[in-house]
Amino acid sequence: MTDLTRREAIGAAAAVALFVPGNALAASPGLDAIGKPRGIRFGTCLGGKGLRDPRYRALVAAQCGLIVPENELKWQAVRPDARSFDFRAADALIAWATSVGLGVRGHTLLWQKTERYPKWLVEHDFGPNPRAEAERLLTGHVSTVAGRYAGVLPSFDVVNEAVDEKTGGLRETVLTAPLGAENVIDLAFRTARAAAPHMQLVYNDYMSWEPGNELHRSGVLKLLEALKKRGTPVDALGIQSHIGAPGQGGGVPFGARDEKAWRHFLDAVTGMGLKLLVTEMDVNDKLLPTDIATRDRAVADYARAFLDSLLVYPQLDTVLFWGISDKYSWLQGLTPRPDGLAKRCCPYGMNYEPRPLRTAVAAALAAAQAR
Ligand code: 9MR
Repeated sequence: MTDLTRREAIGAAAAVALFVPGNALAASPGLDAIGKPRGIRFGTCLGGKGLRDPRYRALVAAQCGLIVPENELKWQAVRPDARSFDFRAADALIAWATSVGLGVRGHTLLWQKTERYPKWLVEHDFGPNPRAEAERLLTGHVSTVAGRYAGVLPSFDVVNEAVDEKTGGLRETVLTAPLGAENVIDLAFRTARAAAPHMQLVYNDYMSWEPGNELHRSGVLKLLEALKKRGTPVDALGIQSHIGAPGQGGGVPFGARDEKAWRHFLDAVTGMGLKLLVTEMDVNDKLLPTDIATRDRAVADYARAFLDSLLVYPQLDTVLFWGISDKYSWLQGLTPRPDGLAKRCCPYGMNYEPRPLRTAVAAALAAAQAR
């Protein structure tokens, strides 16, 4: 990835300006520049495909102030086995971001779902003292990764998705079996703090404002309250913000929301002294009609309402989308729309053209009070 130099990025930016229909860079100032005077950073996740695509890189550099590696810091990526670490993919992303003046945050030190653990960990022989071995593996991982990026990544999703939305309880995994679920989460946060004392430590999850999220929200509140009570060092809640078509429950129409319960949840979280981040926003338009104008309008209006509901909190200073353009969005690979058309879920389209969603995000950022 040595070719990803500042000069190249600037060249690629010029190429986007020349070739993108609707001229993405002409939509200036960029979203981060709009947020900045209000104390809000705007960004996106970035993965290998986006990094290898000069037009995508240019769009990220023009619109964002911050990126987060989409997969490159997960156990799956950095832990080929129980003994070794491989940081090449993460470092390539960080090197490029740094070369064009973008900040980077980390995701994630522990994705607390068995199906997201590497195969070797699920099959690991924990030996005669499983508790000690589980603790050794977990703390070894967290201290190595957080320690390596201390001073480089100012904020990290320490634990991701530990609450089971179907029960509100904590998920069980091969690590929680010997250690207990609460201990696993505590250990992850405490080890991260010891390895990187100045890093913002985030609990990240996908509870949202749609009906059907009640148990998930109350489970997350319970977890955060317990962490605070035990003095576990957690600084912020990452609100993933995969909104739109319900991922899990089904049967909830697009746009359905419970604003009162949502406010109650956010008040409770901020009342604990925690900061808020929007960490992975996109709008799943799976349930919307084929007509493009109708779809884009509904997506933009829904996103605006959601962002407004969050930006009233001065504790929120970061808005990240999970993809700046639809091109490499994870949603394209998820359950397809009934008409088989591509999803229109990100601020920019397949051909890097700005969408009404982009206008809505810009307006929400512009309307926010300075923090
Ligand atoms: O977008 C990510 C996709 O490329 C990966 O295959 C997947 C599994 O690692 O993770 C996706 O990102 C997820 C994020 O890490 C956590 N919140 C949900 C995101 C979408 O599934």
